[in-house]
Amino acid sequence: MPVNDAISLKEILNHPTVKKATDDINAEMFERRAYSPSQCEVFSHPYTILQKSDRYRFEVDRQAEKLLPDIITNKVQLIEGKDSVDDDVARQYGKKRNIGIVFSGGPSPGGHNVIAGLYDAAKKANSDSKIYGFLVGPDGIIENEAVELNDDLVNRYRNLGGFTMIKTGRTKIDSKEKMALSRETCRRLQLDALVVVGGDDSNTNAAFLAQELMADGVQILGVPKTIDGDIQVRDVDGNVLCAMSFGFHTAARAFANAIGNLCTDSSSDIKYWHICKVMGRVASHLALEVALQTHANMTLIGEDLADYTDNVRLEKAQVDGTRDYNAYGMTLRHLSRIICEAIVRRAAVGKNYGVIVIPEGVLEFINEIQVFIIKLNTIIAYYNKTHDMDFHSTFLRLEDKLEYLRRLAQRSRDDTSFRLWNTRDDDLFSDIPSFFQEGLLMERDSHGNFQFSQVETEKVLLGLVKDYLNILKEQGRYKIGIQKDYFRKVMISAGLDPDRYGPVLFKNYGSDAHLLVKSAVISLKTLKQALKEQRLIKAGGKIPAAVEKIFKKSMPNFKNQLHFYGYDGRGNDPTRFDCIYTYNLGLTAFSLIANGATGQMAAIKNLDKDFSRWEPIGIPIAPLMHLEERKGKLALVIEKSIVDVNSVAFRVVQAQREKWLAATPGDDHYRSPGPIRFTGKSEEDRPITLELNAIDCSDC
Ligand code: FBP
Repeated sequence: MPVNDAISLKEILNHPTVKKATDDINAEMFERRAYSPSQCEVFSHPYTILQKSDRYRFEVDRQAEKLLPDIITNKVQLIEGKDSVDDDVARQYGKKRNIGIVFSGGPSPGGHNVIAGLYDAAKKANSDSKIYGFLVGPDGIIENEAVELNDDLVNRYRNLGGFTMIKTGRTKIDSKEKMALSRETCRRLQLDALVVVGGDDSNTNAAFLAQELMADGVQILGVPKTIDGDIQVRDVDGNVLCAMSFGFHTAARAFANAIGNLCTDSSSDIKYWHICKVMGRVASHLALEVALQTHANMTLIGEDLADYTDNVRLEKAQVDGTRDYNAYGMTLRHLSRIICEAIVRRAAVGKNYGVIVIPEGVLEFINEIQVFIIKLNTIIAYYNKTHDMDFHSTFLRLEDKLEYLRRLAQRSRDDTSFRLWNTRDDDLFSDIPSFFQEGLLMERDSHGNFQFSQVETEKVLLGLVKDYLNILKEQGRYKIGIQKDYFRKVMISAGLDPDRYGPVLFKNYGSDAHLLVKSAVISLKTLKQALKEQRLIKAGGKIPAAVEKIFKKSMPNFKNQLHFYGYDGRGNDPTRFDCIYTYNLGLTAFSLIANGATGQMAAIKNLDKDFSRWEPIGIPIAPLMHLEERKGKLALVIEKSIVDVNSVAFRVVQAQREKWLAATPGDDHYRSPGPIRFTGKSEEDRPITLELNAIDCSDC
């Protein structure tokens, strides 16, 4: 409808349709905010108590024993619901408390529901209790920047994604000064307890805080957060206590939705290879789940590559009576060749398109790159320590950093005892593209982690893939297969005999498969030559247009699109699974607090089972620690869980590889999971990986 000049802009903006269209809140948000996640049965009682369990055992690290003496003997705590308890217990349970909560590390869908669960439980136990949200991560604790949460604020974010309510940050409370400032904040706010919602590093930090603040009577609890899915806890006997950190399901579903759509586009337009890097830092859990969700043509799993042995090399070494240590582990070049082989095989059946999923941390599992990462970590830490200056502020430009490395290589030539960086390292490093050098030299995060998300891994691999495909094209090994019927139709309508031209053009004309142009025919010039030799054209004659058309169709042009899925999925509104999981984690955290626990991580056991079997528990954090290299030094941290190549989920994906590659005539096997559906019955209720890994193989 044309806008009448007489209607003022004010009137337009006040029109109900315009108001609805420009409102910040949409219908889905209303629905989400109103949704009330189911609660585990134990929380339907007015009280919960803890039962220490001796059933679960851990292998305790000596250093953890030394540094965390007051919490190292903590046990798994089972939670039980109670309708009535002794007066003393009831008083303690319902006492007025001040509780702080902080988000630490990257956002992960469901965080707001941890707050909501904690808030609801604390207020239900005592409406005078105060819950403080520390702002912008652990900095909020150090600087005492906090907001007191109220109904309005909490209700605004129920079941919504992100950590928007109180934001997050990656600061680590890792010095005496920061610890003293944190203690001071706890004193000022008279905190009884602090809940740290974070990944492996933040839960590690929580354990150290628990030890430090025990004397002050401040309880510290952790909550397993990270889209990476790498906080998975088992005891020494293999009992699963925490199958998955929260946020993983949502991020994987969001990535899978986008990648599933690419599968649809790619198989419609049939001209692009989509190279999709997915987040997950080191572990490939997210990539594995995306593979199961989408059936993309190829999904690399870092942990699988690390296991790789080159059997051809091994056999050759055996024949030669030698040992070939280079036969173990994958190189970047080799990996690029495996990718090329898949591309070439699909092209041979006429599919010069597809979707490849690459985990963000794949480089961690490529031996040669891992060596660089470790060496450079050590060099940076060594520089910072010996010069009492920051490596990255001293060497601002890549050229300066490279010059420093060259000086180290020179030093190794002058002094053979100096082994940090030698001439070979320097030569190999000089061979890699500068954007990749820059990535490898980039500043580590506050926990000393290599920042995989900042490195354009997909570009590095793609560069090698393109180079090798060009070689294969020149060698006549990368061709697009032509359907025989199509060839015949084109030739007959041009008045040419397909059976005369076919054997000259194709190496497999007699077979029923897609027709592949002979390797020696790689240009119009070589085509002309072949036709002349078989007297199908005369000297000086032209290639028939129909033959030229078929030849051009057989010549591949590798076109690609690069994608990175990470921050988008991390910011998605949580799946119902994550909404329910996180709300119950918040309730669990309160139950642990109300029962006096500290140094424990709130968790839900049996996540892979029906909701009625979910069991809220507390997992002792200190016994999960082990020593790991960080910033060139050994540090106590919670061990990250990586993909187990013997797990059911991985083996299922491995078994489907050939099928999903679909290097055969006919359809692809893509699966389109669609967007996350909050309402309705069609949304899956837990990650596929979880479901598969929970299969009881004694039933198989
Ligand atoms: P957390 O481990 O803190 O949950 O963060 C996970 C993650 O999203 C990784 O997948 C990714 O490598 C990294 O954060 C990106 O970090 P940043 O947000 O600093 O770019």
